[in-house]
Amino acid sequence: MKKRQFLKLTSVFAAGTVAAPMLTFCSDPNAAAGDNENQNETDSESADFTLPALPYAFDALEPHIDALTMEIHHGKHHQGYTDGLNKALKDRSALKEKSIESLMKAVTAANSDIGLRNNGGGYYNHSLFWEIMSPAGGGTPDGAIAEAIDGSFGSFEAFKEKFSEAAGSVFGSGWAWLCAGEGSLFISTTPNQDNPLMTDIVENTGTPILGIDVWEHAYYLNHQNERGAYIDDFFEVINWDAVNARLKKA
Ligand code: MN3
Repeated sequence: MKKRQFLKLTSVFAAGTVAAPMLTFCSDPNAAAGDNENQNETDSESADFTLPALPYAFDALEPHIDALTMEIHHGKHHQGYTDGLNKALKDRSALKEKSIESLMKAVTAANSDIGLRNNGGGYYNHSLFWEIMSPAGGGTPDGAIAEAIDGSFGSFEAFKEKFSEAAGSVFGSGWAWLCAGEGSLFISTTPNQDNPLMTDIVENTGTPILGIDVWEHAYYLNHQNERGAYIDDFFEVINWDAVNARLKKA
């Protein structure tokens, strides 16, 4: 999806579920000054990245993930990464024309890229995270993803155990991923907001098709220190249709 189409969709959704955070963001005096300064640029493909709308209501994933966690996680954390990403790209106009996937593949471990790495990673990772969950999710997958999981891990149960173990093993803040690699799937973890697209930074690169945020902000209100219970709850809301769609595009 082109960024402009995406902006239009986002503004439609903004009238509903995310009205409050969007309004707060739009009233930011710095953002307004930037818009006036470059009226032509704002109207082109190099428009700022915008917070993707949640595809469901804040309380839709309850009781597995609570409404307040979703509201803060999306409206504050993801909004913060979105703002940070735009700030990191402010004086790098050539990069603003690229997709978030291209930016992630090209980001380097250099200090000069740290803003792009952390905020672009946060932007990409959370955008994926909302999409691969659904109130109608959970259960076991079918279709191509089910075959790929069986082929790579032996069975769905074996995959679930290995993925849960990986997510539980992340020290501090980070993510666990299921990725499409060359001819098979693999599980990996990344610290902070790194992700498997970052070829210059992570050891195991591939296309993420499923990911779980194990930062404490993702679960602490509802699960406190019980990360394992949160991981179990995550499996109850995985949108396997969305994971299948990602696998097909990988
Ligand atoms: Mn998060």
